[in-house]
Amino acid sequence: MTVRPLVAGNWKMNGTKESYEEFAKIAAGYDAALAEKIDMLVCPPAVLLAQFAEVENLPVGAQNCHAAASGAHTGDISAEMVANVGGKYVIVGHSERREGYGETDADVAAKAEAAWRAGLVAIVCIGESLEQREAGETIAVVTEQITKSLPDATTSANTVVAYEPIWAIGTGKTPTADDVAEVHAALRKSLVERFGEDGEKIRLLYGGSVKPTNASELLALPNVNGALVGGASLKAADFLGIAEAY
Ligand code: G2H
Repeated sequence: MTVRPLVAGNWKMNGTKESYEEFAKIAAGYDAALAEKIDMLVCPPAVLLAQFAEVENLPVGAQNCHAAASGAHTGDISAEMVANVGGKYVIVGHSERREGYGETDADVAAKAEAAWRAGLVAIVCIGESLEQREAGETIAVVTEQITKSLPDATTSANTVVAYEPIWAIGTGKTPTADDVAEVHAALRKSLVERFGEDGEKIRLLYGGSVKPTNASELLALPNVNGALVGGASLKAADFLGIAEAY
């Protein structure tokens, strides 16, 4: 089954309106030849979404949303607001939100449904901690997360899954290729068991210290359909270097 890859940038809490220049370089590099092979996406801080969304050839997304459409939720943004300014995707359940804000699998599932309600694609993140990996619990942990974080109405059109081992995020450490392949195989099995043939098509991204130097190996692995890139997505040359691994 051929699955069109997605290389997505997560800028986290980095960037100002002047960063538009770097974003525009990424958009310029995402030329017809690259666009024929892969989808690309940048998720900047929410305050930059509207500005960046004006560039037509490179979709943008948010890094989080509230489950409600509107209301008394100081400091939050809804999926509808993301869509309203031109966003196409929203990351939900990133480990930095699960850890920093106590988001549960149920919260993540509710946010994915909010994303769909607004017409966005949800990028649902899962991943184990170092303690869980060392205890040999990785497959059990990520299988439980993917089961509980994906609502029943998940499809390959409305959802992307990102596997990001927490200990590999921003640390420069990456799991071995065999480890990534093993986890992605288990995730694929779980998706197919639950969603049938469409489960084969749900994009499974790897995230955690992806760089131009390790992208070729990671992106060539079976069941790895792209990458969620943090630090290396901030510079056009690095981010495009990863995309060009395809
Ligand atoms: C994992 C990843 C992007 P980095 O959080 O989601 O960040 O590539 O900096 O490890």
